Amino acid sequence: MLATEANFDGLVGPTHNYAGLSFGNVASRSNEKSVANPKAAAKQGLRKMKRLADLGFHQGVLPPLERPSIRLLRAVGFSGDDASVIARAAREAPELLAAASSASAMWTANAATVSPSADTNDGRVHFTPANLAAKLHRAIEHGETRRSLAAIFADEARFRIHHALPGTPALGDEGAANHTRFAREYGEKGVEFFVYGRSEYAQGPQPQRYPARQTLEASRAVARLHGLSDDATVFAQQSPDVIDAGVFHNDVIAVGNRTTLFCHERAFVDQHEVYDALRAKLDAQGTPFHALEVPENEVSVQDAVSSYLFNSQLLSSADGRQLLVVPQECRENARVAAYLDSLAGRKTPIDEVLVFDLRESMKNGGGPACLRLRVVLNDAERAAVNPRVWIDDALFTQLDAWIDRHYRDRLAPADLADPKLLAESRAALDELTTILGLGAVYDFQR
Ligand code: SUG
Repeated sequence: MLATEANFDGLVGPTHNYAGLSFGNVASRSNEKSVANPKAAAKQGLRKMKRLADLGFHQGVLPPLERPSIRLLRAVGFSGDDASVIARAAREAPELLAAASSASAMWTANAATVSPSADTNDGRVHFTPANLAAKLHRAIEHGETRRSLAAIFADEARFRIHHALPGTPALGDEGAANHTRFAREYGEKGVEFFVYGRSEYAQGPQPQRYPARQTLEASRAVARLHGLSDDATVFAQQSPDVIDAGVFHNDVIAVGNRTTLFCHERAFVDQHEVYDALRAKLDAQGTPFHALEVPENEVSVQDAVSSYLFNSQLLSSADGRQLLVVPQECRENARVAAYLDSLAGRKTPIDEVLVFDLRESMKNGGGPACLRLRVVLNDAERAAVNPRVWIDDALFTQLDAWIDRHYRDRLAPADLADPKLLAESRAALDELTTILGLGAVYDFQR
């Protein structure tokens, strides 16, 4: 059965703002308290989805979560009607209101880790929503994310949606942002590559300045839940130095697709042993492996962090070409632009580069790869997905008009205290569940 990779991008929510919530994520901290444009953010993301759908890729959309999260604010002791909860939180704990209001679920690379049916022992596609335990504003996502995934991948004979791992430092899990799969063809058994920042119980180097969000123990737990065999997994540690330079997820320094790993030379601890391990396991399956490594003297780690060169999507088109989808910040950094230009004259697995304006998301540290969750699906599985979430001309037009109707074009930190934002956001999401045929997935609809 023919399998292809589908990408499910997160639709940016109406509360998109810059609250500086992510210590260790350089862009989030440096844009703290600047004024956001939720309407532009949502449209930038939607245009990426549309263009990739137009190019023939399977492109789906995942809904935003309900924000502000009144559930979180009540859980930390604010009471009264919803407007009073927001007013009291704004007065007494604005940082908690900011956490409750983040539109961070748009970065669906952190929604879950996904293993295709060709890799799992029960032949189902497995999803483990990420507990995102490292940051409060993200740790509140997984329950709602699981509900959305269950509304879209509802067929339990084909899809298995696990619960998130316990949300504790030993099991910090950030989802697909630290996971890559290699395979000759999408539908064949592959090798799943799990990258962690630290181990809770084993000895090993640790970053000194910024937190490592993903643990080895979490990665191993996800592989076990998904029923992946030892010959089909490789676990590798991210360099602690690059975490300290702002690489808070592996997808800020590496991206893989099929037989290609595109990464910086300083991405991993014992980098050449990592390549050898991948090559050996892929070789046993008859699959070639190509590491396209970018040296520090062409693109520094700092350039990689500011341009998000590696937070790109590496996509195989139907005619067998490989496309690299990069943010426009890559064209604005002279060294990164020169590197990309040089690809045309070299023999590499990258055939074409596509550039997108994702400025609003980038200012929070979210590039093209953060915005998408990859799900490899065979024909039967694709047919079992809720059909309303696939982007085509009609859905694009509907969502674009929906954004125009509901989104503000300016959201400053002080606006999070505005109780009207809750009403606007709920009205938008209520209508969205009808557009996407999701049923009552939000708390306020139940
Ligand atoms: O978790 N930023 C997100 C960005 C996630 C990017 N995802 C991947 N690399 N896959 C984070 O740090 C910032 C929100 C704020 O500061 O308002 C934020 O949550």
